[in-house]
Amino acid sequence: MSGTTDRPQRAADQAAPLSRSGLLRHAIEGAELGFLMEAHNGLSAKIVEEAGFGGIWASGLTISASLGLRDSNEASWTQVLDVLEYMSDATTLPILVDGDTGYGNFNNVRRLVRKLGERGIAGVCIEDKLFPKTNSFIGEDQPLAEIEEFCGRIKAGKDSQASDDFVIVARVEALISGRSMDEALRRGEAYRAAGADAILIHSKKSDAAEIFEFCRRWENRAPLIIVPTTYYATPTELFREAGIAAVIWANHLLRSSMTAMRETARQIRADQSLREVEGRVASVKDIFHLVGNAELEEAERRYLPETPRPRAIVLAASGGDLGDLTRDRPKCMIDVRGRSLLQRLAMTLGDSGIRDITVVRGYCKEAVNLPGLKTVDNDSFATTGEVFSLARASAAMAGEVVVAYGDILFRNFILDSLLSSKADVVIAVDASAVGDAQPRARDLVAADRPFTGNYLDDDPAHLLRIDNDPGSSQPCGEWVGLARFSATGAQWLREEIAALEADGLLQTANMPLLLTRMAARHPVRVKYFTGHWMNVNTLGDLADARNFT
Ligand code: SPV
Ligand code: MG
Repeated sequence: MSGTTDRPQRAADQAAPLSRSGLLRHAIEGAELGFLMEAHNGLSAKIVEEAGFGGIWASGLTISASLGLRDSNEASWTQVLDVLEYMSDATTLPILVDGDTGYGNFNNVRRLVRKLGERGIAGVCIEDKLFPKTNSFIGEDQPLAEIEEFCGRIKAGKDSQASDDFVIVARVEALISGRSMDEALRRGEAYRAAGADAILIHSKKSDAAEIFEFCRRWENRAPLIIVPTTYYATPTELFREAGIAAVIWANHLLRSSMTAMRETARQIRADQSLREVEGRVASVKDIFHLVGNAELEEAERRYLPETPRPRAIVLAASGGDLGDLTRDRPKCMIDVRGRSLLQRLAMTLGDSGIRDITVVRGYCKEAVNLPGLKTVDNDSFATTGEVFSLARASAAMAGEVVVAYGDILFRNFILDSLLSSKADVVIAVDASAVGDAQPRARDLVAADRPFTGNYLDDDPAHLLRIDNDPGSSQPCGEWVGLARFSATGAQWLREEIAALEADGLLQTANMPLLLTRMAARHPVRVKYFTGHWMNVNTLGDLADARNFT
């Protein structure tokens, strides 16, 4: 196993890729030093594969610990089998299972090997101790199995494997148990003769001297596997030179996750807040990515009856005035930590299932050219307003549609909440953006009910008007620049644009005017939020945006 996911091919049959057992066998019998990385559940198995390893060690210690149990056969073997099934399903890699002692005598090993084969497991390692086992790093002089009896377990396992390639590794615990090197070699030889495909020679010393002595005297009679947990400082090159077949990194994903989980738990407990940890932990999106949500979406497109998806219109025709930054591009194309505002907006829309996005361009329109986005142009952007831009995208105003300003960033839950609303028109309003402390708020919303923040208060609020007149009665919030229209709402939108045109206002009208007029004829639902969004009007906003993502 070369540490990459390259799949070796059978020499005799170039067309057929190797089975997982074949891959494990190739790793152990091939000329290259192989590496097996520990995993203890489906997620960690995926992380091993993602890292580029070619094989997995399903550790008894870490599977037990992740179940909150001791490495003393406290989990029954069928419970371990259940975990292995998740791991096997989660990855394409070959898995070498730590089968402890085989969970009993030869008879238990027979059944274990059959069941592992059925679950797509590539091989099993059994150790020459007695059931129930104790972890090798606990205590001294652990009792060992009689050599003949353990050979019977190996033979029974080999006679029970359904596939020729299934790998049985025999683990010699003699050095762990304080027995002599001669005994370790005698045991290794007996297990090889009984049919073991490889020998795992285990040591708990802090240097690899006894491992190298074993290797020398073993003289390559069968592949050797090692677990350098305690002699971790030994350079890997020395293992290569010693002719070792494979190295098992036995428990480091569980140990590293314990460190990370403790730190996160401690911080959240101390802070009573998620603020500090948010940027330091894997994102929820990362979870979706790792467990393959994209594949499910693809399958849904194949197998579910098609449901019309909402579209989006992004109003991005105006240039914005951010000095040099907007000299050759509109505001929506300014970089915010490696991605433009527009790209971030498109990603947020995409995360809520909106892929059909029409951007209305105007200022420096050539600079707005993101793949996958449709564009329409408002070439008279300098003398017209937002509704004129919106009207340019009338083709996208059939069925459910979201209208967003091109200079906003917002958290997904805001959009998801608009999308799940039963109302025909619903707008996102930030109730925390108004008041004396927030003099910069624009697009001030007057509604028939203010935001209360009361959990039990779920009576809907409706728009009365949006304007920028500070003299109007106490506003209920600031319009975020995000609105959703059902198919009926989109019809109202087209009608309102036509009415503005009839009134000679199409050139100059902005979105607040359109929504205010619409609210006079139809219910326009207000959804209150507090924060979790921003728009970029100034260099200060831009600095904030760079922290927002
Ligand atoms: C395991 O990972 O469970 C092992 C290796 O058996 S050790 O903990 O070193 O015994
Ligand atoms: Mg173990």
